[in-house]
Amino acid sequence: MDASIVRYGFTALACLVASGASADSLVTSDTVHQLAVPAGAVFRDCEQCPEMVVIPPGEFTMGHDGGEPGRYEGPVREMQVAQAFALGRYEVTHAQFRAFAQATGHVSDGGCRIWDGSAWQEPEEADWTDPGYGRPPADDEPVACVSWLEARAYVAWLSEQTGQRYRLPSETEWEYAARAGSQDDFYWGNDELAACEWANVYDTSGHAEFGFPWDPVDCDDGHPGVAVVGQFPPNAFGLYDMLGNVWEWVEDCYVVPYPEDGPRDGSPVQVEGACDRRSVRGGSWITRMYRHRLSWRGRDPEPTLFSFFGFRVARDLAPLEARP
Ligand SMILES: [Ca+2]
Ligand SMILES: [Ca+2]
Repeated sequence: MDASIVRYGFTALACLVASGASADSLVTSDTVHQLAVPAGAVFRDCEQCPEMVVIPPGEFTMGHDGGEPGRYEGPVREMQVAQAFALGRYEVTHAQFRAFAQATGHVSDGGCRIWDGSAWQEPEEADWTDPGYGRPPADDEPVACVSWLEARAYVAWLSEQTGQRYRLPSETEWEYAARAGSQDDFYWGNDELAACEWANVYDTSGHAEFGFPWDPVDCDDGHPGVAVVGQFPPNAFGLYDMLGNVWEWVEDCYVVPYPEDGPRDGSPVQVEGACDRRSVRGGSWITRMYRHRLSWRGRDPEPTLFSFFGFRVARDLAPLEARP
């Protein structure tokens, strides 16, 4: 975690410091609302709140004309992210989620899916407090074994705590932010073997320790299992672990192919009353390499708990009173 974030001395407002911090770059959250801050500026709304990065509006090409049978990543489409927004600099950490659970008395349903070395198990006691590592999770590791519903509960609580609108990113916002201007397969280019310099993926060290029944990428990223957030270089927007470490739930209902009449402005795909799965993005420490492709779309039912599923938060920048 970056210790350079500086608390600004005013009450209940965001502290903010631009990348390459200097005292001159401190601004108030009112300034954040006016978008008079550069893309890449970092802030947080409270001590236990996730650090947020300001993401500029823009246009990009989303999707990929291919994918697994039944997991088509297209059609390739021109998309717009109409509004600047803020996205978590890191995946939500164990300590951040614990603050929510302690404040609200949140209790998991348990039964998280974990690998016991030879098969998948769903022990009753496995949840975000015990995601199957054989040890307690570290404070700065991403929270794992959280469902889409729990991620939604966390952002609702964070919104109450801060008076800001925290939410999950839309799938369009997620891919736009993960690409950060790249049209390659990964934000470091198209070379799978470069993954170990950039992300915590399923590598040779993971294969040696866990032996999942699929091939690792042929390099060693130094992290057989989950890693503390921020151990690899950020992408061009200053976001860490967008690919790898833990999968990240997004807001959208999973519809494949992406619907012809789906939003083009960065809004999530919503299917009222009939959304059986939510999209999940970015791959993880157990995930085969091609599934880290920036366009790759995972999907699972809202209550699903996996030991390699987490999330990051998004936040609107417009003040509440100005929102439609
Ligand atoms: Ca790894
Ligand atoms: Ca991730």
